[in-house]
Amino acid sequence: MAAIALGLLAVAAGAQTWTFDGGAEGWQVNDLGADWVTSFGVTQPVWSPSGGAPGGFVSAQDPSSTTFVFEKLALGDYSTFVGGKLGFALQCTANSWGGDNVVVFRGGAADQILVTQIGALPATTWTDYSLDLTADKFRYGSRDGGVVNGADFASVMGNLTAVRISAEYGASTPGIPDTFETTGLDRVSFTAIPEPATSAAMLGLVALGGAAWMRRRRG
Ligand SMILES: [Ca+2]
Repeated sequence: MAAIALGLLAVAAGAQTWTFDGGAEGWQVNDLGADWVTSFGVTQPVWSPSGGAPGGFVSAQDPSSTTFVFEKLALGDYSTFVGGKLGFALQCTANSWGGDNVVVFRGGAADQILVTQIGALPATTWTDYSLDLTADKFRYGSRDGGVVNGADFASVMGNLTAVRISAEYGASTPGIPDTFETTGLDRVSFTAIPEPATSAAMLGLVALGGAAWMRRRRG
């Protein structure tokens, strides 16, 4: 009984990971406007079977002077990852543009755009990121918007229609080669990290359930 319950707990805690070791795994490239919504065209990333972090990875060259992202659509209910982490690795041939260093979530009942900053720009070698999946780290509409409230964050995570990881790290200045930088993406993962108190409470419930089950068996 306890072993089964712990198994269920492990699944609930779980993770969703894309390694790109066998292909692009449904991720695509979107040439976007500054509102993170207007699309100037969707293309497939280049898939490389080696050279990633580790194994295979996807990459794309900047298609225009606007911004572009790696994107996964229709993820569905990701509520289990609220309070957890979003991890990924990026590499980029340029790091001259710091205006789009974000991850964008779209979804929820009100079809909202929530934006969180990734921090330092990626290097030309693989650079790891680990972002907190908490409302206070996200802003409405752009990285300069108001701080997202818990209810809206829960709504978006409850029906995540798009995850967009910016690939735009080169300055869009005509004549500067950085305009057409190439960006690589690998090892995207959503990880649920239950609070210690929550885990303890869940284990307590499991123990109570087990005790009740034993009492019924004996009765
Ligand atoms: Ca990989």
